[in-house]
Amino acid sequence: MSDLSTRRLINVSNRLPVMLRRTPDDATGWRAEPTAGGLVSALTPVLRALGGEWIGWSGIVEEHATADVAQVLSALRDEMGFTLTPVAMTADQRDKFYLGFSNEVIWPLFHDLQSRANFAPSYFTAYEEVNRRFAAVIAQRASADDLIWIHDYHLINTAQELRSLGVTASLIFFLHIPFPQPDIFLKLPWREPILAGMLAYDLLGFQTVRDRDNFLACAQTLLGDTITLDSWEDLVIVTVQGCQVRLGVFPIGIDAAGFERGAATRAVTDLTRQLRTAVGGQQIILGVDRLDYTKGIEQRLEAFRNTLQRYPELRRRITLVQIAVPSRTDIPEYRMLKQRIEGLVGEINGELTHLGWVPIQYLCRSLPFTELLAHYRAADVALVTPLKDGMNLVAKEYCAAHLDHQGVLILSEFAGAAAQLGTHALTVNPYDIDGVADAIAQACQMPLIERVTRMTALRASVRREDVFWWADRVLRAGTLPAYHSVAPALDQEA
Ligand code: ADQ
Repeated sequence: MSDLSTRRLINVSNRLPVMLRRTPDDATGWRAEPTAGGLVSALTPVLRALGGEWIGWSGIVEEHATADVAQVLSALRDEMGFTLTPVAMTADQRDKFYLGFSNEVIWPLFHDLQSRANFAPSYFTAYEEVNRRFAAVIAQRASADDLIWIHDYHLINTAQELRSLGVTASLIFFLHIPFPQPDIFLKLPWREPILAGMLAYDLLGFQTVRDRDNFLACAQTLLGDTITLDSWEDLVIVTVQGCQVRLGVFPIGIDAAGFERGAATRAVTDLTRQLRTAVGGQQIILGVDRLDYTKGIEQRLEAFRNTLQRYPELRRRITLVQIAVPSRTDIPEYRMLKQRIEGLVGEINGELTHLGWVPIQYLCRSLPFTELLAHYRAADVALVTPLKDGMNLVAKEYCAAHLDHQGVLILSEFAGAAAQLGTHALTVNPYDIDGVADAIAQACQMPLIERVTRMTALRASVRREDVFWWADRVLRAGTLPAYHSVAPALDQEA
C-alpha cells in the first residue's frame, strides 16, 4: 500500500457504506445496515486497512433526519474502522440528483442505453446543488495535506466546487462505470460542464483502456486544438489552458484473500454441500446481480431457455440459480424490470418444469456473505452477462471463492472484467441469445482438465490484481510529484 503515513485519506461517494433505517426496537431509534454494491464491497477493506474518513449520504433525507443521525454514524467508527461523515440532502434533491440526473441520465447514457435516458432540465440543477453540498462538507473536514478520493458519476462536479471554495488538496476521481464513445456522450445536453467537471481533478481513473480512450476522444472532439496530450509513468497527461490532469487505467479488484478465507470456512463448506445435495446430480449455473437493466438478466433468462430448447439432453441436468438484489426501487423502470423478470422466470418454469426438476430457482434478495460464498462454491458455471459494465465484481468473486478450481466463467465481452479475464473465461456477446446458449452448453460439457486449467489461471489473475493492488496503483498515481512536460505529445509520437 502507498505510504500515506503523512496523508489522511478522505474517501467520498454518494452513499456511505451503511444505510440508516428508523426502527422502534433500537434505543437510538436508528439501525445501520450495510449497503450492497460493487463500490462498497471494494472500498470497505481498503479504508479499513488505511484508516481515514468516508463522506457520503446516509440514506436519510433532511426532512426525516434528526440530530442523532451524525451520532449514530460516529458510534460506528470502531466497528467500521474509519469515520463516517454524512452529507445532507432534501427529498427533492434526492429525487432529482440521485434518482434523476445520476440514475436516469448518466447511468443509462454511459452504459450505451441512450434511449432509456430522461434528459429533464431540472435534474442538472439539482446535480450541481448536491455536488456543492458535498464540496462544502469535504472542505470543512479536509486539510491541505489530505488526499481526497471521490468516486463515481454522482460526484463529477465536486472538484470544481472544491476549487472554488479554495481547497488545494490533491483530488482523485475514479469512474466505476464505463465512459461512452463520443457519438453517445455528445447527446448529453450538459456535455461541456460534465467534461469540464472531470478535467478539474488532478487524477482521473478509469476501469479499462476502452473507457479512458473514449474519454480522450470526447475531450478531443469537444476541445479540439485547445488540449495537448503527453504520456508519463503509465499515465496520459492532458493539458487544457495550462491545467494538467492525469488519466490512468486502474481495473478494480476484490479482496481475493478475504473471499478465499471466507469460502474455506466450515459454515460455507456445510452450506455448499447442502446446496449441492438439494439439486442432486445436476449442474448449477449461477447468476448474481443487482437488479438492474444493464446486467442483462432478461437476455440471460432467454439464453437459458434457448439452451434447454436447443440442447434437450441438458434438461433435468442443469438448474439456473438466479439471485437478484433489489436496487433503485424508487425508479419505476426498475420496478417494471423486476416484474418482467419474475414474469419470465414463471413463464420458463411453467413451460419446462418436469416432475422433480424446476429449471430456474429465483431469489430476489440480498444474501448474507456466507450464503453468497456457498452459492459461488456450489456453482459449476457462473453466468456473468451484463450488457455493459464498468468492471463486474461478481465475475472476480466467483473465481476467488471457487476453491476446487473446477468452475467455468461465462463472461460478457462488454464487462470491464473481460480485459483481464477474457482469455480464460468463455466470452460472449450478451445480446446474442444463441451464442450465450451455446456457451452454456459448452461450459456444462467442458472436460475437467480444461475447466481446471481455465479456473486456475482466472484465480491467479484475481489474486494478483486484487483490491489492494488497485488502491495502491490509484494512490501512487495520485501522489506522484508534479509532472513537467518533457515527453513528446502523443499525437506526434506515431
Ligand atoms: P455495481 O454495478 O453495483 O457497481 P458489481 O460489480 O456488479 O457492481 O458488484 C455487485 C456487488 O453486489 C458484488 O460485490 C456482489 O457480491 C454484490 N451482490 C450482488 N447481488 C447480491 C446479492 N443478491 N446478495 C448479496 N450481495 C450481492 C459498480 C459498477 C461495476 C463495478 C463496481 C466496482 O457498475 O461495473 O464493477 O461498481 O467498481
